[in-house]
Amino acid sequence: MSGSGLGDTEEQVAGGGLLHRRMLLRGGVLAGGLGAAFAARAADPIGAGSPDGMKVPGAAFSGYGTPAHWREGIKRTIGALPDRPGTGASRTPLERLEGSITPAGLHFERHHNGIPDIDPAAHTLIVHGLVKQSLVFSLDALMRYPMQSRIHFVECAGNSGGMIAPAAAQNTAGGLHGLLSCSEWTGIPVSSLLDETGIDPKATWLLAEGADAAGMSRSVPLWKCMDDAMIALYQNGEPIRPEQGFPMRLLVPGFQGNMNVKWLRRLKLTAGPTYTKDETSKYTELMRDGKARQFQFGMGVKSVITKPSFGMTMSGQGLYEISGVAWSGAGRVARVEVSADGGNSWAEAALNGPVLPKAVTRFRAPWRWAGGPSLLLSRATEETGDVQPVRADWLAQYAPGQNYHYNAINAWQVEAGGSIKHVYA
Ligand SMILES: Nc1nc2c(c(=O)[nH]1)N[C@H]1C(S)=C(S)[C@@H](COP(=O)(O)O)O[C@H]1N2
Ligand SMILES: [Mo]
Repeated sequence: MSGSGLGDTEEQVAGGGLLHRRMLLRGGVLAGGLGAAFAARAADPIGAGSPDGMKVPGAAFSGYGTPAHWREGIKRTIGALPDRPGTGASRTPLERLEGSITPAGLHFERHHNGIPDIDPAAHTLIVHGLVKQSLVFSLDALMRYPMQSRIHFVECAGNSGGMIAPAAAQNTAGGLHGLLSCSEWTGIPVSSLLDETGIDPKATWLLAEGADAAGMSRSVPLWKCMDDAMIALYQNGEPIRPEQGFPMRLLVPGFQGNMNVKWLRRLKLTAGPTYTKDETSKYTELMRDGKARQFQFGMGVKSVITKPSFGMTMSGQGLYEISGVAWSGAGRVARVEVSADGGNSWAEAALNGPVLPKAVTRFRAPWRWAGGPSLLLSRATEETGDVQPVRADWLAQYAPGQNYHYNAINAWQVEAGGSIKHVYA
């Protein structure tokens, strides 16, 4: 307890030093707890003894800001084919970020054949097939429609796919689980455009096709388009980035990443799924009993602790905040529990609101690290009751080698010296 001055305001609620989340709300009790004692000079008014930045005028304005140069290392990690630099993925460095929104420049990228450079003035969106009248929308025309802004995550079906390897890879939270990002998207509900084209009663699905060199195409059920799918034109307030589908992408909240077709050029209403190459060669899950599960769209409830996590070192025993991200394709995260003793006991984490459906929710739990080995886990539950499974149960569902839709509980082993290893629990 020495030095923190927290005394008996700490209420331990689970093994390994997990404290009641109430403590986070009483921020005041921490004042002076972790800061160093200050020398009188640090509080002096401007003068010779002031910090350098107070003695000369600061730098000029910039047209577009950049992150602090002191933190230039916060980058996506890129994994691409050696001979095709645009094919592969880059991952969000989850362990370097806070809150729940991913900065646009750090949104993960997954391209099947690179990023096309599309002239927005020449690009069109065609809506055709089983409609009453086919329509072609220019970007200018779309810009005049009433828009909606909503916060949603995008997660690749292959996110965390490396977790099926027999040995736990020593990698960061982002390196393992960073095919996940969350943004505020602004655009036009797909239903608005379908209102205009009219829908032939025989239509039950839509084919969505991208204008990239992969011609990425997926079948989307019509109900989803009438429910909450949108044509996204903006991302975190700015025009959607080329990496995310400029000038427009389909956004199907909570569905696996690949269905969020980027560089969207057409929607064709159909009487059934189109069975495109992208949905027959991939994104069909082989189950343990030899059957295949096709069109498993929703991303399961999931969480990962980002702080502390692999790559960080604990700076001595005492008080820490365990923090991480949780999300579910089915709706809102209802609760996140955290364990510091490998799952023997659990403490309820605080959810940093607003808790939004199909969006990332930040969770936090206060923790007093006693300096010994500690196995940290997080377990999320979503509002319809689904709970993040343990790894063995997740693996048992699928045929060996199937690694889409991995959403099992993740674990970090804090070692006695303060280093952190990735382990399976
Ligand atoms: N046209 C097109 N759309 C696409 C892809 C693509 O390669 N081409 N990749 C898909 C996949 S597999 C995923 S996971 C998401 C990734 O979206 P992001 O790159 O904006 O993170 O886009 C999807 N939409
Ligand atoms: Mo993906």
